[in-house]
Amino acid sequence: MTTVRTTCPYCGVGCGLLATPEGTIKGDPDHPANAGRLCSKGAALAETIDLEGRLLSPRIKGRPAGWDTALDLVAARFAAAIHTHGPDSVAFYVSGQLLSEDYYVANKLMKGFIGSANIDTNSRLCMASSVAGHKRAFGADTVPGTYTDLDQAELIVLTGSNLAWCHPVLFQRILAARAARPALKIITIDPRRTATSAASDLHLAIRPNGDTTLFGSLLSEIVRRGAVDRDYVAAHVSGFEQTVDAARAMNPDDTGLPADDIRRFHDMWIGAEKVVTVFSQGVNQSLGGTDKVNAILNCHLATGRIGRPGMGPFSVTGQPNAMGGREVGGLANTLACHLEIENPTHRKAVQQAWRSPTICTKPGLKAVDLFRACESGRIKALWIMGTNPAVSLPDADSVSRAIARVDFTVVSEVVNRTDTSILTDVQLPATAWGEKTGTVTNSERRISLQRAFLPAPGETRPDWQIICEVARRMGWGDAFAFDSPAAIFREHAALSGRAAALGRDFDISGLADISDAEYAALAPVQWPVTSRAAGTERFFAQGGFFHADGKARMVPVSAMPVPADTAQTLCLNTGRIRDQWHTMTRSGKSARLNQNQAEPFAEIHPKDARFLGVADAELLKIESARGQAVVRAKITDGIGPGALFVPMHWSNTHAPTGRINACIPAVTDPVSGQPASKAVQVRACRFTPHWYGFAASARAMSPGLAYSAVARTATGWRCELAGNAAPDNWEDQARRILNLDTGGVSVMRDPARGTVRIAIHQGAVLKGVFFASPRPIRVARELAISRINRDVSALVALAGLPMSDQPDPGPIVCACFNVGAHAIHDAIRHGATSVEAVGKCTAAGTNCGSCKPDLQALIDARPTRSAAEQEEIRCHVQPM
Ligand SMILES: Nc1nc2c(c(=O)[nH]1)N[C@H]1C(S)=C(S)[C@@H](COP(=O)(O)OP(=O)(O)OC[C@H]3O[C@@H](n4cnc5c(=O)[nH]c(N)nc54)[C@H](O)[C@@H]3O)O[C@H]1N2
Ligand SMILES: Nc1nc2c(c(=O)[nH]1)N[C@H]1C(S)=C(S)[C@@H](COP(=O)(O)OP(=O)(O)OC[C@H]3O[C@@H](n4cnc5c(=O)[nH]c(N)nc54)[C@H](O)[C@@H]3O)O[C@H]1N2
Ligand code: SF4
Ligand SMILES: [Mo]
Repeated sequence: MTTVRTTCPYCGVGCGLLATPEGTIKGDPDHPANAGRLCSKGAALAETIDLEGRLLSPRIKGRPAGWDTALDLVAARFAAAIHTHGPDSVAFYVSGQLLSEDYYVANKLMKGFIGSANIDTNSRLCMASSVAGHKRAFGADTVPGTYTDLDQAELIVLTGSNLAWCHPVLFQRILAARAARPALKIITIDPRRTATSAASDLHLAIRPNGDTTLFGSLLSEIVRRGAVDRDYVAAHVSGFEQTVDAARAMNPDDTGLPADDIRRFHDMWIGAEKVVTVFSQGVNQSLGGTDKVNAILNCHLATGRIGRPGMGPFSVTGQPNAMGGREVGGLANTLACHLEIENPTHRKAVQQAWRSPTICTKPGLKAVDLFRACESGRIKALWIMGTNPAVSLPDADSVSRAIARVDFTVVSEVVNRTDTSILTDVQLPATAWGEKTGTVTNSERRISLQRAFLPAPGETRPDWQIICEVARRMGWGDAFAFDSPAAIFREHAALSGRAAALGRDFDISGLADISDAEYAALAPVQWPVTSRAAGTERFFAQGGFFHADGKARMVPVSAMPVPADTAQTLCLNTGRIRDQWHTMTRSGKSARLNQNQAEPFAEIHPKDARFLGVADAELLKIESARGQAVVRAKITDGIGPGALFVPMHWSNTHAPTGRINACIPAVTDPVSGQPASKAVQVRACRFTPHWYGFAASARAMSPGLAYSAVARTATGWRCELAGNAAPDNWEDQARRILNLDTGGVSVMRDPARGTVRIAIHQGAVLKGVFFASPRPIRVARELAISRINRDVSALVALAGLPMSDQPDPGPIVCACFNVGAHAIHDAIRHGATSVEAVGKCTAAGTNCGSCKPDLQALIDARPTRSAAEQEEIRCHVQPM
């Protein structure tokens, strides 16, 4: 078997993998990002690479078409729009999941040849505030530190980051460092309890948007306690006095934190010279996201704690190539290689290097504005690549309408059908992860190669080739005559040398002459790479900032208004869960990854639930002026009163009412243009269906009811359901839902309780089970699922309960060993009070370790819920 070294296509940790064409995928022990570790998503990659659901040939208006026809059409329609309405009448919306080579040519085509900057990326929803904050402070979008800083720190502050779920291998690395060196402390700042906070030494359950004030209070305290690094500030920093004045004007009470907690935070932060402040979407995705970023950077600059081992601000990137996208200039307001559109010298350098007929002279439309321009008819041709904006952009219903309204739309996709692709005129099949080769840059500026280890299926082509083919057809063949990703990489690397000569930070010119063979063998390398030797590991220990005067700027920021507490509204927070990736087009294919959370939900505080009359496992309707969603209520005191948390993952494909972005208005940070998706005022009420249901089938289901959420299982599909009216005939209804029109039916009804249970057999083999009840369904779901496609009697199937030989595992917590919550609770009840002890009893957490923080949370959560609340919840969820 040939083993190929490659890189994980999910998060910005950028783990190295060893993959074989036979489909074994393991962590690469030699990759510096993960040293062999993988999280649950990385470990389940093999389950996502089959061809089911793939887009395998070009399509025009839903019909298969040849490549030439499709590419000619795209080129002709873009050229026609540009000819008639000018370059700014067309747009690309691209993605931090493209490889740098794909990204580079897309940007080159739009900015240098079409001559518009209307190319923006989903990184606008993700990293834009960090980019803007870095630029304001450092004069360039530079991430100063490295992962080794986390190993060496005395204190790690995680703010607006659920690292345990979103960068699990990095979090495991931090926990390992703490286990080896207990002096290392972890503080998590997050309005809600998370798996990350559960494993931290201190959790500051801050009011949404309180971060600017908290870090402002820290800066005031740094000054008051004489902890300023006077020499560093004098030599390398400007704006100190004004920034401190602005910080002093803030009132720490606005953070909603007890004074004792704030003092402890100040003590720990100021007391530890080696402090790393890690931040992510709880910081970036807010109305004052850029200010939050600068509030953090200000504290590191004032203390000179930057660029030295074990310390510094650390914006962790989300997507595998969020960083690479910034390098190639994928944002509408930057040029390639961290050069600036507004700077004529920079523009000239890029245009000369590209020998391009033109170059954009002003920033293009940022994501939200770009889709508004689609809605208003200003954009005549739109090409979306590697992103699913109909789900992931705020005000998602309007975005869907906007896409449908554009005269001509194209999507480059790997899957057959997404919420976005069904709205477009042309679908172009891209080769997927595992089938294509190119570079990505991770959170610590490390460039790694993703290498193909599978053949390109059907007619799929790599994204860079598709873009170059369109460029050629638009008349720019010479500038896009790349025959390999290596050729594109060399051009990009050479351009970075020109950028460095103009004083920019991004420099990989040492790789500009790399041969095809050297590229194919490229070992993970951190930029800058100014010669064949690797570059400096960290930035800014001795100043050297990228503003004209070489100094950093401390930026005076003011407190963000905290969301108003009103009796009518709740503050909606959104984010991620451990085992799904964004809109689930790939992670949703893995049965294992669907076990932990199989439907959209809202975390809601017991008080609010009581006020709304919603019991655990009932449904909650969430509404704003923009739209609505219906999700499962998950009552927990891990979230504060007055707040909701809903994951962003569900789409029309999996749960049509679960698209939470339908409720989120498109409000953006004024500096970065990044949407604020973490604190939105919404109304919520109990959603009262006529009946609740659960179904497991050997066939794919898409029931189209008042509420439905489908998910892949090891035996087929599962579905959570609710209906607004009783069907005339339950048997027909069950057949329709289960997608089984043949087979023998067994029905069990309990008129007193109003419940219906139906099983469908093909011969002796169970093909589907369906349960309906006026109350939330209480059946042993994992067990019901495991019985599909097996010889199981109707009696057993319809009981829906564990038999003596088949205990019910409960919802799966450990995806590697299929260990469920029931088994873990049992272990905890029998005295396993540490993660290790639970591991010994059940094997949970002993492979990839992603669930360790969840095990800790289960251990911690047990005593916190009062017996009365436990009882209350149990009473609401009646047995059928
Ligand atoms: N499992 C999984 N991992 C992923 C992804 C995925 O889809 N699934 N996506 C990747 C991508 S692209 C990204 S960008 C990253 C995102 O990684 P994270 O930013 O860690 O993830 P989120 O869940 O979006 O948000 C983090 C936390 O911010 C908190 N928060 C909300 N408002 C505030 C606030 O005002 N202040 C503070 N301090 N905290 C707040 C939320 O409660 C949430 O727990 O994850 C990456 N990794
Ligand atoms: N409410 C709320 N909304 C959010 C967020 C949030 O926290 N809350 N987070 C935001 C953030 S940080 C992000 S990064 C975005 C992510 O949002 P999206 O980028 O929209 O999410 P994905 O599901 O990753 O979409 C990637 C698409 O590209 C396709 N694809 C995969 N590989 C390839 C490839 O090689 N080539 C091509 N052409 N296509 C490919 C996939 O099938 C999928 O349809 O969501 C944002 N939206
Ligand atoms: S932490 Fe998980 S998702 Fe992120 S790169 Fe590593 S294996 Fe992939
Ligand atoms: Mo992201």
